[in-house]
Amino acid sequence: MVSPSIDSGQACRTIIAGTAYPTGLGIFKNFISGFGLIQAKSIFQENQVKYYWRVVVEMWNIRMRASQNIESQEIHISGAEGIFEENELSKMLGIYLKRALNHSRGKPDKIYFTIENFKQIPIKISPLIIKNLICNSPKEARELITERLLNLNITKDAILHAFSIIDSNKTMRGAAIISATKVLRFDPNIERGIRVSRLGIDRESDRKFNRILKRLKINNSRVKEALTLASKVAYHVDVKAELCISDDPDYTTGYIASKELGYLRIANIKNSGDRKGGRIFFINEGADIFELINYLEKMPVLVNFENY
Ligand code: PML
Repeated sequence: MVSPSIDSGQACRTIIAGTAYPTGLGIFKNFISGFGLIQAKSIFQENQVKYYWRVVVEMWNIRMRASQNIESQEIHISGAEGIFEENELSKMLGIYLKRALNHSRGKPDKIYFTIENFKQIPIKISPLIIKNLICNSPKEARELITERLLNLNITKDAILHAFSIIDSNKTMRGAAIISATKVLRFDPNIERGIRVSRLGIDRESDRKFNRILKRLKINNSRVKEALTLASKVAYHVDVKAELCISDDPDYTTGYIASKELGYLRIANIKNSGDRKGGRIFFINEGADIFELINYLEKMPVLVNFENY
């Protein structure tokens, strides 16, 4: 048996993504101590078993949702979330509160905050590669989206289904999950959709992420959060692609994303002033919907930019 050692970041990421534990060590996998979470991890490397021990700082998930009551209906105004260390909580609560109170969709009359401590170690994943597409009009953007999605074997019917959900007058809080081949929708509550949750940026790589976005002249929280979400969604084996059009009337850049496409930002995806928008996930035939929804809503995921 090899003695415990501190691993390199790369090896650790591989393990967190799901390498097996040797029998007998399982009980030491994660446990809570006065320091936070302690992980004992192992990998098989060149026929050797290596053991890794590390202290993981306790993490918190903040979720914010703001709404307005119009004619006895709760209308979605804005939402945001992230994974943070305890010492960042009050700063982030202030930032989210400010955002909720100053959204172009209107003034909320209810703001909900959920602040949750994790007992589960987040999976660490790599982000999608960012690309930009210049489109001059929403019509051109939709043609381009259609072409790219058809190339991923998403059918024309499924693409038109996605646009019809976006174009409907109801703004969902969450995303719609639809078939990539047929006109079928799977999320159980279509008024609400699925809210992708428990996701954030790995603090170890946050500075690098900021540098990359600064170079691309898109260093703002909206892009950061959208890329983080798109990376979590695309990581699931049964998600073929995502289409996102902001429901913010002032924001006219959207994206399509997938493992193959990366994060493809599309300018002029809608006209300024248009309040319609939404997120659509195209999924494979035969996907386990219950498992997929559980992953999207409940599984903590951190995006790490070290290898970007
Ligand atoms: C939203 O937050 O309203 C969705 C924004 C999607 C596009 C973000 C970007 O500019 O890359």
